[in-house]
Amino acid sequence: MFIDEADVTFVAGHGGAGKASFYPGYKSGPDGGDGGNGGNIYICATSDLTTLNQFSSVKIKKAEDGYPGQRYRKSGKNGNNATILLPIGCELIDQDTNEIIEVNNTTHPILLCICKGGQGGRGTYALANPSNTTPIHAEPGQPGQKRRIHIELKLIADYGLIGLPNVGKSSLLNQLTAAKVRVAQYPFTTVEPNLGVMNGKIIADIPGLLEGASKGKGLGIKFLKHIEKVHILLHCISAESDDVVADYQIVRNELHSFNPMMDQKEEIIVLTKSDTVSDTVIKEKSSILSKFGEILPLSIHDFEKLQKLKEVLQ
Ligand SMILES: Nc1nc2c(ncn2[C@@H]2O[C@H](COP(=O)(O)OP(=O)(O)OP(=O)(O)O)[C@@H](O)[C@H]2O)c(=O)[nH]1
Ligand SMILES: [Mg+2]
Repeated sequence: MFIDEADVTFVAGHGGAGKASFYPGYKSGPDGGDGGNGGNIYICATSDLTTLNQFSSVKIKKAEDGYPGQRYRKSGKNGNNATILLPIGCELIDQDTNEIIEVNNTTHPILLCICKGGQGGRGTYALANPSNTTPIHAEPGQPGQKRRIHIELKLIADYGLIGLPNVGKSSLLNQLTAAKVRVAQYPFTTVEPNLGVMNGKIIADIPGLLEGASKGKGLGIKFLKHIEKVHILLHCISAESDDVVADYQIVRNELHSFNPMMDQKEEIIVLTKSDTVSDTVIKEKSSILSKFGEILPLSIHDFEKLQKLKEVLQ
């Protein structure tokens, strides 16, 4: 299961109540301690997590409440903070204010406070003053901040394998990396993005795109957002296709409709399954496509060509 969206309510800890009490016996006067502060909620970026599966059943994340104040001026303990680890590439959208927080720290994990714990209430000792030396009531603790957050994960990868279904994207991922992704001779074998690592570079295999993907056709819009944060596109076009230009344009149009900024993204065009047609046909198709950029003809059965691609991707 690949969860890339979640609605979570974050609730910081409630402040502990102040204590209403008085010294017993001969030593008169208030002695009620203050309540502890509620715990904060922090988020921390990590490169270890690649999905939001932790939120598959958890819809609320809470920090600990502050403890109540006690007699003899003893303050209550502060509630423990909660730290939520989120994969780099997450975007948090506050449902009420629309504030957007990007989790994009790639080097040093930092703690970012997203919900502040409630202040503990003052006890009768702290509340006493010259005009009221014996306060009867202590303060209640304040509620912790509560935020309804929509979390969206956009995969971050150095290279993204994109293209129509069945053009050999997953086969290429398996060849370039240690990934063992299912490959089959029919469209939509891949239904969730897969990641692989080649010499420290992350390669993402994105499920096949169809005409109308940006409007939800096929697996559609669900995965287009993952392409947004891919640095370089490896646009795969099958050499078996009768119309490689149309294939190219269908995918480019969908990327453009989804987000025109995608037009700026660097792209390498890979003419896949080059073993299925003659060298002449490869030359022809490469030359027709060359108006769109550099073309790399390739077959998973051709070690030399795979090696060439690996060199290009260093
Ligand atoms: N002859 C030949 N067949 C290939 C090559 N690359 C992939 N194939 C075959 O093409 C079919 C589709 O390959 P996949 O890697 O599953 O294609 P995909 O683009 O990931 O497909 P979807 O996940 O459905 O979008 C499989 O039967 C592969 O064995 C190649 O270089 N040469
Ligand atoms: Mg696939």
